[in-house]
Amino acid sequence: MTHAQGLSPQLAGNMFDVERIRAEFPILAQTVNGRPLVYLDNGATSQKPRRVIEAIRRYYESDNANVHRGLHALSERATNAYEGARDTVRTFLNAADRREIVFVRGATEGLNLIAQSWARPRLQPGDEVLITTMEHHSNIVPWQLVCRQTGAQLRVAPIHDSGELDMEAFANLVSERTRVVAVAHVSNALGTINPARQIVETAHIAGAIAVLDGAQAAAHGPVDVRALGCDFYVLSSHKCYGPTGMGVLYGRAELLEAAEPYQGGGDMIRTVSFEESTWNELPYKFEAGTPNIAGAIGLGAAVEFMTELGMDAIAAHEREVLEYATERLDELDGIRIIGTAPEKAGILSFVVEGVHPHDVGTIVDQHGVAIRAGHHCAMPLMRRYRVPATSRASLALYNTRADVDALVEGLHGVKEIFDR
Ligand code: 7TS
Repeated sequence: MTHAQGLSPQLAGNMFDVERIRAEFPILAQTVNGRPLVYLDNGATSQKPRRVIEAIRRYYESDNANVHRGLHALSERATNAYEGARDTVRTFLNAADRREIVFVRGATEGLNLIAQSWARPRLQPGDEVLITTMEHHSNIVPWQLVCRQTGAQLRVAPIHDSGELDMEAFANLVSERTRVVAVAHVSNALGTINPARQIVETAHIAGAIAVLDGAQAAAHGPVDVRALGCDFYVLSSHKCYGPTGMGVLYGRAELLEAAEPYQGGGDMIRTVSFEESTWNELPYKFEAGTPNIAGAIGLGAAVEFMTELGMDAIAAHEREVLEYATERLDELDGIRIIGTAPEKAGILSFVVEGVHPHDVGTIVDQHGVAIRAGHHCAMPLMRRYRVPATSRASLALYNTRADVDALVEGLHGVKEIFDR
């Protein structure tokens, strides 16, 4: 199959025409505070292309029914669409088997599931879980909870000032006591792309499992779980141009088979009696209750959208805009970029001297520019840099150099107000 097959008419013939791609996102064609909207908060959530919105609308207008149950036509269509999305995601992540793709509520639920279903029955006092300083709270707190439940210890690998993981210290912290290594593929607050393969190999040599938090990675470059060699990988649909309330947990079949169910309820069982119940096969063992059917269908459409554009092309485009943004911010006086690793995804965290990040966010919003300001659910990382918060511009495939120019204009506005 050639790459161009199956392209929507809007995308066919021009693989990375940003203006055409932007036209697929209805929300971008609006003004905010009298200025064209410039959306640079994609780390928090990305906008949705028309085809994702349409896929969800179509499902509710013509196919809505519960899945895996009815013998009627609508239920069959709903089941096919839901399971079709699983196949689409399997291909996207290059998982070996569709049974390894579990639909969850988001990256957060995926990480909690691993901690409770795989780790909790296995961890013992003396065991260790290793994370890093740059983790999102979603990849800290589930491990703290399971450590408290089991008596295991949480260990934290440090980072360099650039925002790179200190690989020497990391390797030294991995020992025969380490049972789980859980690391962000890409940091949400620094943009650092971690050396995931090396991290996985180091974990495996010690006999630990390797968990990758792909929440900030999956929409921004190719992810191949088999090439990475990881045991678990999680992502959030809403950061990948899909709907909220939806996510993916990839787990190697062998580990998922051995893990306990996460929640009990309908669909996850094979047989139930008051004395004992037995579990359904993978992945249904982990999908208790009526799932987010529309969410899966929307995610499937989003994954097809990204795949058609090409994950390498998306990564190259965002890299180009990031380089431009880094140069433009470097030109401004009194701005310090937090996170300067050589391998970075499209995330630009910064502090403006003498101005609280929330004021930066509010003032650039007056210029129609949406960024995030805060601790980015990474409070220990903020402490590491001795800042209470940062301002953060985070890129998606529809962002342009013009968006960066608008941000820079907004930052000039900040300086005008505060230099008075
Ligand atoms: N892991 C990372 C690295 C994240 O960036 C996030 C969300 C999560 C996990 C949790 O994802 P969820 O979809 O389950 O909430 N990060 C952000 C952010 O940077 N700004 O808002 C949410």
